[in-house]
Amino acid sequence: MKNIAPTDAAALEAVETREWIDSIDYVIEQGDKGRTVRLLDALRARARQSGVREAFTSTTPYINTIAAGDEAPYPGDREVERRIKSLVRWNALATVVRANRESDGIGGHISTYASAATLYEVAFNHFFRGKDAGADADLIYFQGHASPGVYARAYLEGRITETHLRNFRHELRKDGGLSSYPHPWLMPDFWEFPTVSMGLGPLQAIYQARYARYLENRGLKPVSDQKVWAFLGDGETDEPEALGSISLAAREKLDNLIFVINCNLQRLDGPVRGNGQIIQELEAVFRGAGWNVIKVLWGSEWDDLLAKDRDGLLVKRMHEVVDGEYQRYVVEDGAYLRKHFWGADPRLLEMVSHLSDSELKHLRVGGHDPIKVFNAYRAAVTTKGMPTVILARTIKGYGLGEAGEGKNITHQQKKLNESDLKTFRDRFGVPIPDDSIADAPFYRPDEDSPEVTYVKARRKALGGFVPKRVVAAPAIRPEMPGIFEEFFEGSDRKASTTMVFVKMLAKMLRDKEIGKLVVPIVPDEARTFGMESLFRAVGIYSSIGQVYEPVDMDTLLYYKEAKDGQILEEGITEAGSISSWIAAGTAYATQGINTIPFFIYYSMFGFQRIGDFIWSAADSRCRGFLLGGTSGRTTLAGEGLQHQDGNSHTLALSVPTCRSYDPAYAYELAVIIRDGIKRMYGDGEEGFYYITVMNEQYAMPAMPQGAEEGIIKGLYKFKDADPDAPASPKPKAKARAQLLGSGAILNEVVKAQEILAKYGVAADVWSATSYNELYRDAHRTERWNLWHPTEPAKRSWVAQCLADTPGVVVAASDYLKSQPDMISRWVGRPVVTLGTDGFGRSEDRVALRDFFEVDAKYIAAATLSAIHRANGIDAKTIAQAFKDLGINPEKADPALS
Ligand SMILES: Cc1ncc(C[n+]2csc(CCOP(=O)(O)OP(=O)(O)O)c2C)c(N)n1
Ligand SMILES: [Mg+2]
Repeated sequence: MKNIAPTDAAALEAVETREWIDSIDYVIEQGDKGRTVRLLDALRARARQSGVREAFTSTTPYINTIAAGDEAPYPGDREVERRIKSLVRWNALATVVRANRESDGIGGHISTYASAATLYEVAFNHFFRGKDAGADADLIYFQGHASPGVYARAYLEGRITETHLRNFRHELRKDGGLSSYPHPWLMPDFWEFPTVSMGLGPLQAIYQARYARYLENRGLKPVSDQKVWAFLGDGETDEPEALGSISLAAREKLDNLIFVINCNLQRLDGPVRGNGQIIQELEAVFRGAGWNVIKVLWGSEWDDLLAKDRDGLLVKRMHEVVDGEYQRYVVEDGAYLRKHFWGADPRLLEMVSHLSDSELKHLRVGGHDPIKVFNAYRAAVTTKGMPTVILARTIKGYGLGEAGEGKNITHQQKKLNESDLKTFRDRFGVPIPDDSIADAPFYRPDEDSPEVTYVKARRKALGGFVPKRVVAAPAIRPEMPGIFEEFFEGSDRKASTTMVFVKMLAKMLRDKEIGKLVVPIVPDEARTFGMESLFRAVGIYSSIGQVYEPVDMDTLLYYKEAKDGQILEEGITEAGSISSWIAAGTAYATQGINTIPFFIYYSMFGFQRIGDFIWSAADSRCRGFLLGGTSGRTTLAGEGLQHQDGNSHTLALSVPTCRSYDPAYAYELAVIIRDGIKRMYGDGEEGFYYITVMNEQYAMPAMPQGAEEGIIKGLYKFKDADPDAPASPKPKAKARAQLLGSGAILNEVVKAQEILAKYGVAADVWSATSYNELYRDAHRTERWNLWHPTEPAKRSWVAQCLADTPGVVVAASDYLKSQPDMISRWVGRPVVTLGTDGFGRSEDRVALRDFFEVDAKYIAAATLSAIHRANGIDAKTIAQAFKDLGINPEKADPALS
């Protein structure tokens, strides 16, 4: 007998399922979505009570988040917008193709923008608000590799010329060119945010949105409807920075933030998740973090099919296909799709039996459908209480056809032949005749054409062209009376430069003129730097104030959070903190507010951990101060190899707009910070400062007469050899030396001066506040001399200071020996350098300085050794000195031990 039971069970289940669906359909048709959700919740609760365990799911089905029935009609002229988009597509492609024909290997990308065109065009025509919108102007992080499309649109708008497009990636040409990617340093009137080091843009966008709220809550900016848009690639989300702070955005309820992820399922080498689904993965991550997730997967052509999918077969099929296969569908024809996608179930095949292969092939994905994209943006800009991420499915190299659409090579495709160009032209209906197509000519319709008229009108209505960078805040020329003077006088009370800085910061915060503009930023390290007094004084920023009573409420310096709090206490995230610092330090342009950020952190976790952010800060023309705390390889005792910093000044040198200083005394710090504020906020210098501060406490001397210029330039005489006769032209001593010291090591140099006097050596002491500035000045001067050979040669600052001095030159610092080495060429004789090359280790300060050979005795011994080689003292004296000082010539080299 035949067993028909299983079939019966399946049939029964199908009937049962249909009944349930009919029931829920009925509820949905009544139009109360809340009722539907409550009903489902009740069913789920009921099942759970009865022991049914659902599998955890953080994703929704593989369909559009916004149902077709909920869509608003498109507000624009679809036809003219399509033509505009086609022209932008063409000119973007032509820009790259022409550049690479002319200069092989010059680069550029076609396929990124080809996939993102609709995502941008809908925003350009209907959402992005320009600078004329004032406080409502949007801040937009464009995906760096899509820049040819952004240029092509600016061309259509008449903002850039054909010459510019022709000079894409030829920035040095006479008539001006276009930078490869968004670089405010190179195109300061155009780009606002550098994004092409992938991952940095999204993270900075989050903190930018948060900083906008900070400005509003502190009354520095009117409450506005400004949005921060970040466009990124799906491959880019593998960068830890890209997703690393998304929970902050949800926690802070940043409904002024919109991520648009261009999910073309491909990155440079191949699929982002060939064996999985990047969109579902991202949905889970963002939903889990508390974001509003809007998936835009399918174009309008799918609406009818999905409406017919009463049994959920199509949704199931959509859900089970992996990205590698979806990518395959892009390159295959309609027959392949019918067989491999629809052919999975006869009922699916039946669903599309009325469609030809060609129609099947042209069912668009969501990110290429303006209606779907418009509705996603519309939902995003009106969402309250949470940030939104739009996951838009697109096709990499859309329109390139055989030349690269959906292919793994598409990211690198830069050269198209005549037939490729024709295919693209035909696909988008670009009016370029056959006889000129091979040249890939740019095409811009007449000024009064419907296309140009339309884009201009739309941008006018939306507050002007984007992207656009303007410096909206005028200089402030602050006087800052009474802040810095006390530090010039010196004090016998021992203090560290960190304590001095905190005191200065507290005074700046109280200043009538700049107080409210100062933004202290700290990554969970305020107590390390003795900043806790500021908690109470100015409060820690919290968008919701303080909804609990802090545990230390009854103490003077309690942990005070406030909605108008001034300190950005970022928690343990140097990447987040630097992003806040960049938002604050560029606010003079982006928000038109001259905020002055001070970001203080463990110096080892600065340049070497977040160096790329600092580079992007420089590109962004950022202003402000970075304070490398607890710095100095031997000054920070105990903490060992991963904390003790001897490197950061060397790394800082590589950033062109960063001035770095290693001050020793309170007055040096005061001179540098005062000068910095005046330069940046008074004179409009678009650069920033890196200052190392240390935690060794010592008395702070008074500022020597006339030291200011040298402090700023990097070197000044701190103490003459003979304190009783500072200007004596004829030293009594038989041997002479110039000793250079910086930071806390300057004190060791002063002690060495005393030791040397006992051996008959008269040594002058110099404070080297910045080898990096000396090096730059020397090269600037040398370059001028090189290119002006017939004019009297100029002298660098370091030569002016040292070249005419007598004796050997010995320099000691808590950083790499390469720091003083950098100036040796201009001193007129070799410089003996002592520094802290090598790995730090856990020890006390005395032992560390002995180990690295940077304490007073080593400085004295090195000086004597150099004098001996210069025949200044005899062998007996040097042998005795080594013995007296306890120098072991056979000691292991600290550089690698
Ligand atoms: C930090 C960093 N690493 C690597 C690159 C080189 N790179 C440029 S584009 C690209 C692939 C981008 O893929 P995706 O983010 O998916 O963007 P799509 O072009 O597909 O839109 C890579 C690896 C880079 N620009 N930045
Ligand atoms: Mg991609």
